[in-house]
Amino acid sequence: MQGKKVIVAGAGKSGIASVGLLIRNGADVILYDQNENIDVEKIYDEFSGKKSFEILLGDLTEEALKGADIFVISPGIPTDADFVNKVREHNIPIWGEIELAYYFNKGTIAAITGTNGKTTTTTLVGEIFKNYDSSSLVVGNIGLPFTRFADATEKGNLIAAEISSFQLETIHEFRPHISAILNLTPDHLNRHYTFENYVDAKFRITENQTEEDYCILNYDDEEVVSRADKVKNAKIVYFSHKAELDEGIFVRDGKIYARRDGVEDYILDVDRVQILGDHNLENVLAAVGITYYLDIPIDIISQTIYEFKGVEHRIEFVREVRGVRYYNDSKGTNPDAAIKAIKAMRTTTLLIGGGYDKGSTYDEWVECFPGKVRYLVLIGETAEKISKCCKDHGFNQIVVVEKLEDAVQFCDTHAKPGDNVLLSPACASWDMFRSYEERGNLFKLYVEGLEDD
Ligand code: UMA
Repeated sequence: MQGKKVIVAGAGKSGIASVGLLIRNGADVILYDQNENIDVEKIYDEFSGKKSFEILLGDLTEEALKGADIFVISPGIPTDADFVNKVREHNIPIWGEIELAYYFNKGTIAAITGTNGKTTTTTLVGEIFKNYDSSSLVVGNIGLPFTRFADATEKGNLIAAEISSFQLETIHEFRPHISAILNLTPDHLNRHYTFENYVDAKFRITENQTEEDYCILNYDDEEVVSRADKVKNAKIVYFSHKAELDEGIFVRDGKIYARRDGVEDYILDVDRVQILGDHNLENVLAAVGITYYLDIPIDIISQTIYEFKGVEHRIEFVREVRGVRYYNDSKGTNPDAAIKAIKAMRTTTLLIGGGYDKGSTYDEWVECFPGKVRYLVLIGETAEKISKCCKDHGFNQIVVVEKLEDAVQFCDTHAKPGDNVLLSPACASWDMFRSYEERGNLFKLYVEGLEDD
């Protein structure tokens, strides 16, 4: 990148990490963001105050584009944004942040995508990697930009990468040795417009894989299996908790096995796994597939899985207050994930939902309320749309409040001992919060503040 002029769009986590990588490698960088109110000094502070690159806010000028060699975009920027189209007209190559990281990467990548379970699976794979080789890394959509670490990787380093559909839209050569598609249900339709576009973005994770690479797919997910022909070169390895497979990872009599080239290995006992629910069993099977096909010793795989307690913001137990158990599922950012959280609840639940409108439909989510959800407490931009959907389905126990704190207060007042309170919004957080982490952390803060008398 020495001497190349590179514009990085988006001054969030990915953008800042990309600028750092590019500067370390001798590029001439402009950081661009549409938001004119960004605190420029605060950004420079992240680089110890060194103004070794330019920051441009507001409109993307012709002057900035002049002579640019590469335009790097952050995942949250739609690829059809007006300014991105302008870049295209100037024939400047557009790279996603993941592509930029890949350009510098020397490690072996296991890239994990799918609508739900990405973070849990990536974290678990990362733990297995760490117990095998301490120089391994966890990166990607999980909140750790790959560009922050890519140029420090060495041959043989294992990298567990959570990859979103947004990130896959702007890859060119990105080639993981192992890819995994966990499941597919409609999500981010406001960005991708159709389910098929979304699916196509997901399958791009396999686009540059060769016969030497593997693609781990969920045999129990019809949407995945029916599109397996989109995998062109990689060897497909299925996992299933329903069927015994001739080749792949499966469950028989409560035990997980891996069968590869006709040889069967026992991996672990399902009842010793601590993370609950069928969806988590699928995440475990995927993690087994990824690590087994990387030839990681089975005892490391099984021991790590036995010890794994799950991830923050994903059906995370927060606290019990006067016999009411509070769970934080802020990562339940789409109806499918939120359905899984409701299914995992073993008792009547006061549910806090609503948020940023990603163009989702909520019917299937609402259909699992009867008998489970005592109240739905709604916040955010989608409150009205969800209320209407609930009424259409005959569910009327709805309360709309303005703030998350009010929702927690309502639940505190109305929950009975033995109930659960679950924050599982089925929506993204971006209407009221910076991220699902911020939403989940605030929820935990409010719950911690409740009086237990
Ligand atoms: N911006 C523009 N124009 C736009 C959109 C954004 O200028 O049209 C600017 C914003 O003003 C802001 C910056 O871009 O300053 C934000 O960029 P970003 O949205 O890409 O945010 P990052 O902080 O870089 O975080 C991104 C991912 N965010 C999204 O995909 C929306 C993070 O995933 C990821 O953890 C991080 O990179 C590190 O790789 C979050 C996410 O919600 C967790 N992902 C979605 C999901 O999981 O469902 C896909």
